[in-house]
Amino acid sequence: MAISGENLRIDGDRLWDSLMDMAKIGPGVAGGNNRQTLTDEDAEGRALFKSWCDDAGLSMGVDTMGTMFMTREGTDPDALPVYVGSHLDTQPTGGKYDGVLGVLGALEAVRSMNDLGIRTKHPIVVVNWANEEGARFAPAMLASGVFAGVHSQDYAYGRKDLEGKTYGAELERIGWKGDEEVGARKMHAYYELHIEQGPILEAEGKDIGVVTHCQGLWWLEFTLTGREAHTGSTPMEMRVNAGLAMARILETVQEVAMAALPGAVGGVGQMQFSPNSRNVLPGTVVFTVDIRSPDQAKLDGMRAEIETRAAAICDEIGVGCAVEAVGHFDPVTFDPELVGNVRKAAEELGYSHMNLISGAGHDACWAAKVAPATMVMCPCVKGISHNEAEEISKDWATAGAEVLFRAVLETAEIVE
Ligand code: HGY
Ligand code: MN
Ligand code: MN
Repeated sequence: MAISGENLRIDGDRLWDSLMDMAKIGPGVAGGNNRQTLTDEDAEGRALFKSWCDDAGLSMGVDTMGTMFMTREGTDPDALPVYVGSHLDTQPTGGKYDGVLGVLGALEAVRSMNDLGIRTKHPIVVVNWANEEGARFAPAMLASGVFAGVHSQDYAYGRKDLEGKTYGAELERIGWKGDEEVGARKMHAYYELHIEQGPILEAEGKDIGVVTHCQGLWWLEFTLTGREAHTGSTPMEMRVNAGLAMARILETVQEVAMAALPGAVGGVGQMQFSPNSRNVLPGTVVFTVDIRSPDQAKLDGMRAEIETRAAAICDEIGVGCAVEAVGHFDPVTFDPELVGNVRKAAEELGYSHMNLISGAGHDACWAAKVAPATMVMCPCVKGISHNEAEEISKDWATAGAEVLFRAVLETAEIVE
């Protein structure tokens, strides 16, 4: 059903206040957040979010991966819900808006429906997906991946952080292991509002990103085995230097990604040396290569070239080389009808907009495997994200939430 009417607006001040209140939980050291998944800070953020949902009259369901589903009833008990959400967990040095804008923007849409006395045919379910970031427990989008049938729950429960703690044990510890079977819920559609986490929208002067696709990803975990040795007394020709092999593989990742431009990225964000002592050559080096592209063939070609060249580098140095894919999703095409709803909402509201391919991965990528799904994006300052300096404006947040609100209503169908 077509919707119109100037009154279909959200309360940007209320949304901004909620963002700032959530940002107080798990503060970082430089103005951002460290609210990593299944930590006490995550539990505190979940409790605050639940209290707001209680105030908005939503009923809560939690599945056995810890994902929170907050329901606003529709008029048709047989109609599948429209799901709208993102994630409240952050990177260790994360920003205040990555994920959080999507969860609280969805809550603001519901709050505005309440204010305006809007009834919808389809129920609305606001979602806080557990462990989207994959910073503490790889891979990213773990809970939505189990929901979409990509990972087993046993695999997910066994994922370990750097201290050897498992997802399953930490979920129990913080008291957020629900009783719903993961993936039992069926979605009519899924929308996600997110900051762009890149520089395009701001550079182009656009308020809204109409997200048509998301680039695909490989996370390749390399385990290199050298020989621990004294950094002072071991002659150069006697060294089996896993650190040297890692350095050459990192350079290779850079070369392969640059050669695959446009539409390719590659880098490494995490590595561990063992024994990680200043005067011991590492016996073991473990690091994860993150490569991405919207083009399937290019993505898989980069993986193949990096693995082949890494093996040759390790052979030359005499270092053992093992590789495990610890994260992956193919490039995603979002649902054209939902994408059209986002574009139409932006036009109705008078917001400038452009088509966008998401550089970052999102829970919407897995939701798209089980339901029609799409995303709405707003700019972020200088494209900075996964950095405590991440910043957006209240106007950008309001515009994004307003477009989300109208697109969701288009799909959920207002009942007069
Ligand atoms: O890795 C990503 O793209 C997302 O931030 N989890
Ligand atoms: Mn995110
Ligand atoms: Mn993120």
